[in-house]
Amino acid sequence: MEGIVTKLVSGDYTVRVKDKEYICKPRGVFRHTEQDIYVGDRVIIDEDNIITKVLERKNLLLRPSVANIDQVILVFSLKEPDLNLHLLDKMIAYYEYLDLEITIVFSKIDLDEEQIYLDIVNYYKSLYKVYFFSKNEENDFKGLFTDKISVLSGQSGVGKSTLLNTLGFNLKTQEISQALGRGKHTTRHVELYKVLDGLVMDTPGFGTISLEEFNETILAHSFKEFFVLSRNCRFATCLHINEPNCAVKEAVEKGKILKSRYENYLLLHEEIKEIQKKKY
Ligand SMILES: Nc1nc2c(ncn2[C@@H]2O[C@H](COP(=O)(O)OP(=O)(O)O)[C@@H](O)[C@H]2O)c(=O)[nH]1
Ligand SMILES: [Mg+2]
Ligand SMILES: [Zn+2]
Repeated sequence: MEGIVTKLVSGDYTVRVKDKEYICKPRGVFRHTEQDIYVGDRVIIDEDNIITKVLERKNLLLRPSVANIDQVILVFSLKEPDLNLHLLDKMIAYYEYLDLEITIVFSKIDLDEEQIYLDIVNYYKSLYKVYFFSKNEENDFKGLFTDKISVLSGQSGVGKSTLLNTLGFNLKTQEISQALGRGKHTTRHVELYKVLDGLVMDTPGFGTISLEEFNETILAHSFKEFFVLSRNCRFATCLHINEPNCAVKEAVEKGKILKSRYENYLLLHEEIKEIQKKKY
């Protein structure tokens, strides 16, 4: 039978096959070859609950380790904390680089009564799948998790635990003051939970974003609407900084590209140059 490893606790692998769970052990060969099996791995198990084979994984994220992630759900609150567009653009670039599907959930929409973020939200809607969350309202998450392994990513305090709790979890939520301060990160085991019609990692707040592996070209390619326009730039290698006849800069001037997004691109460009400099 083929299933997905959803939990690993002291040598016991929980393997989910359709809607059934089996507690399994890896076949001896895995221990000898030190081939690791991770949560998220697709595996073959036999009738004795032995994992006999690990199928090829399409990706592996570390700290915490999860394999075969289909989607990263970026949770960003509009208020408390204020919408952090720099972090959003940075995370988008990072996960684009990892070639993961990105979905954005804007949370705490009840706190933006004046809808001051409407234009910004609409801009991101033109790029990615966007959902909304408000803890005291009915939320439409149709399709958000369908047949995918998802991880939630986003700053502390944006409402990740609250969101999962409305879907049947029982995670501790933080007082906002505490959430915004020095959050203590309790490490737990990694587990994939069935949520609606998909699997979601229970450890919200996925790792730290590091641009160590980036270079200027990777960054330019990670801003996908820039990349589309770049074929109209005069230079094929245009990085949209100071080059003449740059289609991206023209689009910014015409208001077709969100100004903050371009500014964040410039900031990240500088950040990457600094990292590169330190390397030599
Ligand atoms: N007004 C409002 N507050 C929310 C919403 N979602 C979460 N909160 C509050 O924000 C705080 C942090 O939420 P939590 O789920 O712990 O955030 P996490 O750190 O991302 O898991 C808690 O006090 C929640 O009650 C929301 O949609 N609207
Ligand atoms: Mg939380
Ligand atoms: Zn350009």
